[in-house]
Amino acid sequence: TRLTQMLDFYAGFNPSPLSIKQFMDFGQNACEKKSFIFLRKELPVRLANIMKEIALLPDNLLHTRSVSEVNNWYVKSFEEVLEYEKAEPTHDILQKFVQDLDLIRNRHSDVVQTMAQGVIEMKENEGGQVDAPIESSIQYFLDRLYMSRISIRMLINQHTLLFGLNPHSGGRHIGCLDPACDLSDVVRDAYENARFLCDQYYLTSPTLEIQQYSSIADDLFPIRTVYVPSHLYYMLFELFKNSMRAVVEHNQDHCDSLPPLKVSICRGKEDICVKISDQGGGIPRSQSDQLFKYMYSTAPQPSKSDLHTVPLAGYGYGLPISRLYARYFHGDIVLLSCEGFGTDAIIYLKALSDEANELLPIFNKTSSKFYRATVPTGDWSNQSSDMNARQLNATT
Ligand code: W6P
Repeated sequence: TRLTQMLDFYAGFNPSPLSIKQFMDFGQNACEKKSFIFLRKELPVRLANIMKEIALLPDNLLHTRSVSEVNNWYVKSFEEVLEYEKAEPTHDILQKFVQDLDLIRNRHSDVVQTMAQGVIEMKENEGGQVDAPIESSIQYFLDRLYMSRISIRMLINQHTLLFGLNPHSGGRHIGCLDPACDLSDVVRDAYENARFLCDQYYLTSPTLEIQQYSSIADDLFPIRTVYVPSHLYYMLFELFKNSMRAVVEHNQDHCDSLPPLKVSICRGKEDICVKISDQGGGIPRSQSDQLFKYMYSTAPQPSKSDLHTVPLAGYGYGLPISRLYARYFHGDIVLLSCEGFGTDAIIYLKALSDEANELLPIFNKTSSKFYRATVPTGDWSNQSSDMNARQLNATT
């Protein structure tokens, strides 16, 4: 069919990653026609690349009602953007393009929730049991789907903010980028909103202490950088909720004075780090890898309706998606926990806007292998699989 042909055609191109610097340059010399011509190719390329991967999902997930709904949204949006393939960029066409991008963004607003629903449906159909290779291919896929989605929404947001109904509202922002994003402002904002929830839920909350450090001579304080404040806010809000829950629940007996959350904001030559240290009792290492797993977070959900109303921090999809936001511009989120004491959560960002490139999934032979992948055969000793040792244990 024509759809398959067009999918094959556009999936044959690699997405073109942009750096934060390029987003800035593009936005400052904003040319709507250029942006239109870039997007009418780049959006189908990014959509087609991820649609090819949706098609490789295990059948028992792909054929759930939820996942086919998500797939239909992608087909519809792909076809809508293709209508501009050969259009002259007249005033009317450009205007309609902005409206269609808005429509597409709204159509895809519930992708994360709907995919989570699909995973739950699949589990129900499988009697609650999903084997390890399936689970790891779903983890691999969701990371790529959500990263692709973050990137497509970034492109759409930039275009519609720059060329939509109320362009350049006089502030310093370039679309959704803040060229002088004050990190401590975003930290305080995320903290205040997490604290509000924490107070509501537990009637108490830890205080906040912020310190700023720079290894750059003559650096100015507060530390500022070029970034998407909403992405940073998302990560910080999620991490604060987790830290607050841990601190309050760990200190329930001696609740008169909670240990504060200590935030260090640091600038080096290469990295900017925001470290949130809590004394919430920490978590064992065996658990800290699990916190970034989508299947882990959908496992203990008692009912479907609960997905949306997680009290304070329910280990929902918040942590894996926060880490994708960090990785999107080649940063990262790392959790370091000392069980019995507390946890440090570190957000790494690239200090230089020309090194902050989009990290995008590319569909190719290598990526498709992961969907048929078995869990790699272990080449390190492992208690449960060591037959001789088990026999030894049994006899002693
Ligand atoms: C904890 C567990 C956790 C997850 C993410 C961020 C902070 C924390 N603190 O105890």
